[in-house]
Amino acid sequence: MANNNVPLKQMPEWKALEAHYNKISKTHLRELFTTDPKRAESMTVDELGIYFDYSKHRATQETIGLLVGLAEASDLREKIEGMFTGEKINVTEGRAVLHTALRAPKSATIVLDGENVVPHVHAVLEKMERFASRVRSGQWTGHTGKAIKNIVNIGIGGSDLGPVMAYEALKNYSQRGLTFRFVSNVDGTDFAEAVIDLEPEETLFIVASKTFTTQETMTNANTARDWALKALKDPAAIARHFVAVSTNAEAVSKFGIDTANMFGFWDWVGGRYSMCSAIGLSTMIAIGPENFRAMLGGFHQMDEHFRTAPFERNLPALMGLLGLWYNNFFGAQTIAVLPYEQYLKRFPAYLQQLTMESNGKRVTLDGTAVDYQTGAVYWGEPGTNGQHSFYQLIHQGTKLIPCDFIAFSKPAHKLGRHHNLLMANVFAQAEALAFGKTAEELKQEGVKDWLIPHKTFEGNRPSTTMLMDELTPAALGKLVALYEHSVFAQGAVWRVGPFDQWGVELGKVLAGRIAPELESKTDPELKHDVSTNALIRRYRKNK
Ligand code: G6Q
Repeated sequence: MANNNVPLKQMPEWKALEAHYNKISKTHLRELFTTDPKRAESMTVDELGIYFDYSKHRATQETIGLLVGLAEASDLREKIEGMFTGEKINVTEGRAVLHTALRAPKSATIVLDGENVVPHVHAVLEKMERFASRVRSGQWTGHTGKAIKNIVNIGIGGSDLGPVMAYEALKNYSQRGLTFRFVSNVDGTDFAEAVIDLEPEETLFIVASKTFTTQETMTNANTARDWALKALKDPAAIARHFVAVSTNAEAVSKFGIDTANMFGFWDWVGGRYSMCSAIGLSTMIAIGPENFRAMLGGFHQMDEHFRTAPFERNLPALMGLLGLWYNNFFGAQTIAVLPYEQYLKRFPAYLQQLTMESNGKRVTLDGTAVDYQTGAVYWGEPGTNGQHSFYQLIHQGTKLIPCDFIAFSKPAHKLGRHHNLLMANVFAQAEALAFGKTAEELKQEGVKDWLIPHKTFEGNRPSTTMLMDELTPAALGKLVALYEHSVFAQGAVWRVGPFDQWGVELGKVLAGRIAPELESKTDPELKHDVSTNALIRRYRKNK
């Protein structure tokens, strides 16, 4: 059992890592590979179709052992059980955290407040399937009897990023006759551009909002209703062109959406953990119920792996702990996520919310300010584009940026040499980052002395390479769940609560205060700081 009375940095396991860091922090990856020729085997985990190569990390077996020791002493195992069994681990909101129940098989039993939630999950999934099938087959028609051709998801944050990412990732599995658009920003341009070429008669809006009160989403939903009614005239048309995904039936019906066309979920599903819930309705319409089930299957496999595999071979635990190793001991501020798969172009953006909203916390669960770093900044772009842009800084800059390379053996599109070249690049980048290029090597190549410092690559830049077979719905599920649980593993050690987001809530309140001041017909009395007052006045004058 962990002793939470002992501050994290005073724990013997933390101190052991500090001492170990002092011992190996200067060791070059070249040396680690020379002294341990079996590294590629011993520091690779091949599980669930993911070849997870972490050998190019500035770590040894001893490091992993010490990190696992820290996880154990932090009660990671017990905390995982707590999450899976519906303990109210989201303490500041008094909620359980059960996104894993969203992908549990029908036969599973997960009891919350005396009730098995699994039948509820499957009832919604079945309702989604019936609806998705009707839209896909053209049976669900719009108000004028025309089949739906366009689906516009209106939502923001957790009600947008998952659906966008999954649609883009699985586009190759989508019904190509349907057009999908995603509107999130309160900037009117987002809505205007999304519908610019769409026919209202053939367009279905999914208003996705857990609370059904979010300013951006409700503004866009109201604009969508006006846009649809302008063409369709009859308010009865709303029932054919709008469905809702929400936990708030009252607000949904107030908006004018028939609650028969509402797909529910529960307060134990956090926004950024909701892509397997009804929030995934657009994904299901795009790829079909069968593929959606396959994606859930992938998620579930990773859930079970996280719950049962020993930490030394546990993918999310390893990913989370290695991230923590750089964050807390090497002082690294960021992690770059670099998918060598164009379909994953929105994956880094999705991960930004997942990781940064979850672990971007400065106090522990009991409200004590931390005296160590928590969540890292996640960012990235698909390969090879990043190579011609920011990789320079990763290779030769002054900052340490651990990288996650994600690649697939089989291409989505077999086109000449493309895939071989793509894969050559991802392997080459990880190799170059780790081993660099020495002055000696440059000299032997005949590089002039004065150019040598510029052309020298220090190397010793760490990375994980995740090699999977093919980007299928199941593979996507595994990948997302891998990151979800790595965030959990880190949060458990840092003692923070990854499932609330008070920083987001503040923004919602503040904008609500200023909007009436911008819209007021008479000069409002402004009580902000002088800078904000001046900005508001200037905007009022010039708008
Ligand atoms: C996610 C956050 C946040 C949320 C949005 C949208 O974990 O809670 O990003 O998803 O603010 O909220 P609604 O779904 O309630 O509109």
